[in-house]
Amino acid sequence: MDSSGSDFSAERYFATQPPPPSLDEDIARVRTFIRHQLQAGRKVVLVTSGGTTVPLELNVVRFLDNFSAGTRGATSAEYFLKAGYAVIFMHRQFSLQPFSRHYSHSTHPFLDFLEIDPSGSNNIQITVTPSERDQLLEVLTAYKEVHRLGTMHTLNFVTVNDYLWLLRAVSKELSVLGRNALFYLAAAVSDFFLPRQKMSEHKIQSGKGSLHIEMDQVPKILKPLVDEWTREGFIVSFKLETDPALLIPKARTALETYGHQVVIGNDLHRRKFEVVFVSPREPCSSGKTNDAESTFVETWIRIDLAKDPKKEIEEDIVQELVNRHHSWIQQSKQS
Ligand code: 9Z3
Repeated sequence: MDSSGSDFSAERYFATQPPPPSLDEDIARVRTFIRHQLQAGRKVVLVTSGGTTVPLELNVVRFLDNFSAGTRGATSAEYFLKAGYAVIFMHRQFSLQPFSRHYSHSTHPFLDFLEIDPSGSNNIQITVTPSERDQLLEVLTAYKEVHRLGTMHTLNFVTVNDYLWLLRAVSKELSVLGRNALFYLAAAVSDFFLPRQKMSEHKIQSGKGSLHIEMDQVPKILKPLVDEWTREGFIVSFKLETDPALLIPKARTALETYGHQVVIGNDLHRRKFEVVFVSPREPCSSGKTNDAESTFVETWIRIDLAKDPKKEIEEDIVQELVNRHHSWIQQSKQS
């Protein structure tokens, strides 16, 4: 695979691309958080969220980006917290976050529903528009409880390089939890990158006609994640497609290649109301076969937004995963 010179194995990637400067500090905090959750007997989920960038210059002016607002990750994190999990929320800097996502500056800016009540000149009060009170109270109560319990830890990435280094280090830390660790890999990760050694130091200059950039393939990080970094964790990856016909075949290929537990397939335009869980069929129910149809099971989750516009599909996704993760933990106790 490396012979073409354009594909990086994970090993070669980490040997040649530098870690983000804050990695050691970030991981020391993650370690403390995990120790605390271990003592409290909580399961921990790593939620990755948002898109990674690929810088084109060392002094970066231009970069490629991957689509993701961070809605899937931030919303799911809230439901995991509600289900009693501790959450490591590893997200693209400035993408949506649990709780504050309800008051995104572009869709629901909170300044719009705060009012100044000048009842006394020395005693100005800020009040909340009555129609917003109930929801704010609910969000704020859940948020304060998470702070009180210390059940969420937040980490930032920007580039695909930050993401890969963090994912490797966090997953190694999570391995102390054995089967109690869940990986929910919803971040939209670049498939291609520009190695540091090939980047121009300064801003690429225009005026020489069209720009040609040859990018290398980002290593398939799920392979070492499953085989080396965290052998017992329950691993869920997402597959994003724009051609619905590719969703299930690509999800099956990912499971065949990496050997993890679940791929959640989502079509870009239908992702808010429909996803498909693809997972290996339990050996006892199918017998031995090489037929992909019977080697994998598909479970669709759909919600009806016309009937219930406030419903979030992440609630059902997380419920299904909590059940599956529970069975996964029970299986190991029986064997
Ligand atoms: C997803 O498929 C996420 O569900 C979305 C969420 C990015 C669609 P939003 O943040 O969107 O709610 O706006 N994430 C995984 C995308 C990805 O890069 N998957 C890789 C692939 O498809 C595999 S790891 O090849």
